Amino acid sequence: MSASQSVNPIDPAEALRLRSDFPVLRQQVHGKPLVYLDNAATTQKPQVVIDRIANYYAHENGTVRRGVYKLSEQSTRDFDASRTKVAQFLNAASPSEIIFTRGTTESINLVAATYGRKFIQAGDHILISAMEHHANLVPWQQLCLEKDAVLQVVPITDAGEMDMDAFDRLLTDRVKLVAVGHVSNALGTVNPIREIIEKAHALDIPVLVDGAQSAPHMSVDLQALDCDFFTFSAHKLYGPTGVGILYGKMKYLEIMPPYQFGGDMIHSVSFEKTVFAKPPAKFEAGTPAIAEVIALATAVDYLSAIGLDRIGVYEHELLAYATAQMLEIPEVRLIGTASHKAGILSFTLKGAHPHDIGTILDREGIAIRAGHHCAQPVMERFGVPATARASFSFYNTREDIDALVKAVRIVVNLFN
Ligand code: C6P
Repeated sequence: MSASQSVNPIDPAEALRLRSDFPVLRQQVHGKPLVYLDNAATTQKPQVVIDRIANYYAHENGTVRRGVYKLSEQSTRDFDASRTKVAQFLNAASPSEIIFTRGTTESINLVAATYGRKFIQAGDHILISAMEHHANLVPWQQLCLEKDAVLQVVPITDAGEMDMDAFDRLLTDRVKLVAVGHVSNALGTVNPIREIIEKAHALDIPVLVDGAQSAPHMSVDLQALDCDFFTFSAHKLYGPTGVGILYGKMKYLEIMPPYQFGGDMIHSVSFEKTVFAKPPAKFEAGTPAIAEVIALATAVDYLSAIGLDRIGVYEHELLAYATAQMLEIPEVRLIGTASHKAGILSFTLKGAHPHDIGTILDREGIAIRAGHHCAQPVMERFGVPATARASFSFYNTREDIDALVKAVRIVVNLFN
């Protein structure tokens, strides 16, 4: 039975009902109803998440892990409960393996600055793919420069899939870390990370998975995947900005040095010596984004109630519908035609720069992203300076896609 047959699908009425949970979507832009199709950049926030933040500041605000008074103790409990919630959401073995950061970017930088600085030596290889977001490229590139190590890059095919023969060739015993995206933000490709992890582990190589574009759109089971590090950003998962997740297997977190030094990450301090706290506190120096971490738990509850499998199937249906419509326009070139894709549609139009597409679509009330999507090597691979990108959520409908396609036809007529 396929995934789409085994889940109770989200139907158009439910999608509309879910959409009504998002106040920002109830507005007109340039006199047209807002069609929000930039969900890969950031998702909108349901009322429950907005209320959670407002309620926290109105009634509950108190620092965490420092106070002995009621507000602080309750905040600390809610903060810790959020960690447990995220651990359950990802099926991590323990909440202590969940570290709160500022976002995916900081999570990956943390691993590069701690694990990387300690364990990568001159001549070692770090293996990434050619479709990585800059956040999963530049930290490794800079580490390699610092350590005289070698950044190896798995090429991608014309369809935008990882070349797995090349991966097999590049995966030698000189590789000390594999860092790959689960889903490409520029192409929509879902990478075969289970296979990647199994092959890397056969050589005892740890694997970091950038889950920024997967965690909000498909269910992730970290114990089944068995990756060593996993990251995502709350703001792409219907939660607040300023919070990210770094999951790390305890065996690595224990041997990694701290990322930053200061309050809360210590066990004891004297002028001569500091004993660091155990993970996760070891990696969480300073006062965290308390309200945002607590509201992330609300976002996780909201998503879990809908069901990540149902979300994945629904967004995939939207992608298939959009792809078929766009292919009927001869001037459209799709960038990223992998056989396994998430709800991201990157395209160019003959005669029109992607920024012009974005600007004209905005006049029609449609929000998409135009640019290199922080994945410049992907643009180079496909010989384009930029793409226009529509990315879907469960609150989008076929009508949103009809509006997109109609607006794209306006652009085609203007420029051809
Ligand atoms: N992609 C996009 O429009 P931050 O900014 O730290 O929350 O996430 C960084 C990041 C890392 N990896 C992937 C695969 C991503 O897609 C992103 C963010 C946004 O595609 C902004 S460039």
